[in-house]
Amino acid sequence: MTPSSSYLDSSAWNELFRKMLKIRLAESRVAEIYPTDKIQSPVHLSLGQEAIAAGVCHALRPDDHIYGTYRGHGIFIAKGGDLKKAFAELYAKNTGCCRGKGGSMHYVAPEVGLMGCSAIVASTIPVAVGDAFAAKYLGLDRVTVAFFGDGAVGEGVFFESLNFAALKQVPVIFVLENNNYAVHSCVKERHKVTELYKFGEGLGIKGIRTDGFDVANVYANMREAVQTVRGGGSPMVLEFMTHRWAEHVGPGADHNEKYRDRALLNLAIERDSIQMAKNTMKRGLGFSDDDFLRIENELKAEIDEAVGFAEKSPIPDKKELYEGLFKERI
Ligand SMILES: Cc1ncc(C[n+]2csc(CCOP(=O)(O)OP(=O)(O)O)c2C)c(N)n1
Ligand SMILES: [Mg+2]
Repeated sequence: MTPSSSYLDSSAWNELFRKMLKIRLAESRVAEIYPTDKIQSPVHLSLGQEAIAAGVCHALRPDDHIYGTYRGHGIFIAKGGDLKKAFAELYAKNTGCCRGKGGSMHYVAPEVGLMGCSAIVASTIPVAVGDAFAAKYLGLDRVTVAFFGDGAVGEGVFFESLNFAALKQVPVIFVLENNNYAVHSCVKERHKVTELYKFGEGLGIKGIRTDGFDVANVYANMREAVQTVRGGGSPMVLEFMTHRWAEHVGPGADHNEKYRDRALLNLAIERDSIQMAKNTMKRGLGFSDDDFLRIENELKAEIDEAVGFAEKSPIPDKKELYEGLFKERI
């Protein structure tokens, strides 16, 4: 059963919409800049998947922790990370969120609860479970979220993490962004059972599969999960169905490369989260085209400022090379 989203008022819609549009516009800017080679790392864009980051993070408190993958721009923005630090990190500048050492795939913003992202598929899932275990052990009532893709479900460590989370009943929510592809291979070529949300069932972990395009639906399901998990409930798996608009890595399109059909992109665009939010906000809440234009202009100005900051920031000094490492082991 889909929980009701009717309690979303005008200000909540405004915030969800801004989050999604900020991700869309920031990543579109990344795509524009990328061919200039100013960006020093590969970029995995989450264009088309914005509603998941926005809806999930909107249901969290600032002190709740999240972990992500190399496709982490969206969750960085949605959890409230500083856009200047995000762009500076792409430019490998020392003002970046990893002081220029991590690039696009390793965003962090511990000040707002984004504790880590990693390029190794599934690797942040056990870390998120350990983090949730620590919260329980310390008597804190925060919730931890592990974001990951359908590809991560094929990794052994996903099952180990489910087992440990179930055994210790830790306050973790597994947020599975199912865009149906791990690079070029689709779920049904990788799994006997394609209902990925069921993989924790044997351990007593409740899972649901639901629409990942409708931000109100994402938020409503996440809100309910947070209420269940916070303060001692059983862990949960939320599988959100979505579609990646861009190629796996890079700013280009790839629906002409045979592994997936252009018709799928057309269907996804018909269910564009941002357009659907606009329709709802216009119909039910009195937002006008002028309101949307004003929001867009404000966000674009913020992005301009962040890009300017990244361009002007210095590259890390050579002496910083060994800082932040386990020096005693080098
Ligand atoms: C342990 C590991 N195996 C393989 C890779 C190569 N790899 C990078 S991304 C990726 C696909 C992951 O797909 P998914 O989890 O569905 O996330 P999406 O890219 O769709 O967001 C793979 C196999 C890797 N980075 N790490
Ligand atoms: Mg995937």
